[in-house]
Amino acid sequence: MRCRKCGQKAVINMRQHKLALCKEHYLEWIPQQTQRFIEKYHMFTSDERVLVAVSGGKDSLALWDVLVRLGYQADGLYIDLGIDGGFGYSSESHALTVAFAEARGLTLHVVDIAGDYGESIPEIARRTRRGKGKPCSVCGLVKRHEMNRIARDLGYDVLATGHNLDDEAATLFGNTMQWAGGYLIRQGPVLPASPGLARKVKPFCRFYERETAAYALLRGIEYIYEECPFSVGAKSIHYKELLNQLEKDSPGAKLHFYLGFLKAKKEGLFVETKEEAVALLHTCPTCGQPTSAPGQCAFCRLVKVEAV
Ligand code: Q46
Ligand code: ZN
Ligand code: ZN
Repeated sequence: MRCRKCGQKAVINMRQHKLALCKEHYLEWIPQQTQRFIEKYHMFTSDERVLVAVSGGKDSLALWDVLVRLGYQADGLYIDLGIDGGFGYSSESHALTVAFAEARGLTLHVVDIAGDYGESIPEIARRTRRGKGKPCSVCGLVKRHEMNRIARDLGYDVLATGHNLDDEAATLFGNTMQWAGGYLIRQGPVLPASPGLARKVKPFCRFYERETAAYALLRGIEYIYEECPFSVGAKSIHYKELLNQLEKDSPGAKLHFYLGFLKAKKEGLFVETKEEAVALLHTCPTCGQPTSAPGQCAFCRLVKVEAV
């Protein structure tokens, strides 16, 4: 297989794009495409400050690398969840993220959940008995809250996450299986800002996972290979396997599924209901973030932040 641009030996063949590229041209192609998606979906401009949520995994570190190369003002945010999993998942991903930032002279903000709130994510989940032995619902809630808090407190315009096409297609599949209208209407490359909540963007949402992995490897980015130990058995992993099966038989299936959804949404297939529009009308008296009911928000109740 030869590179479409220069005829050298290709390192990757993207059947869905009918495109094979050598290392040099692949490392150019990913940032070019990212820039195209940033503009196409009006994610942010070079005047805006971007906070990239980094987990130490390939997608988020590759995204941070690409945004910096494209000249954006992109700083990182690492949230230490305090998950061990027998191999020090959080400590290893923390160390790799710090090393990444230091080697490039980038600004990294770190939130240590156990240090700041007295309990790690698994400990909060155990105490509150949420999530049937899995801390994922607590984890998601805490991550969302802390990302917003840092973005707001430090004056960032936009929050960027490293979700790739495989993640987005699996989420879409799950939401469609349940016809979860409230989630479907909010899924997309950009979630606009709302009072108290920063704009959220996913600049890698059109890249397959193997494409972001290839970018990280070819760029020499050191990332944590292990997944979070609590992701084992997650529904999203099962959906990813199903979608991979589809993709194998018909290259481009995942991309069509996702892009078809975005198109249908744009054309008005989903309409926001009144309940969704007013869902976050109240303000938490403790942290100031929007919440669906009067009184403290779910985060402040969860971590038992004392009311002021
Ligand atoms: S939610 Fe669950 Fe993930 Fe949190 S506890 Fe691990 S698997 S990290 S995206
Ligand atoms: Zn080439
Ligand atoms: Zn609160």
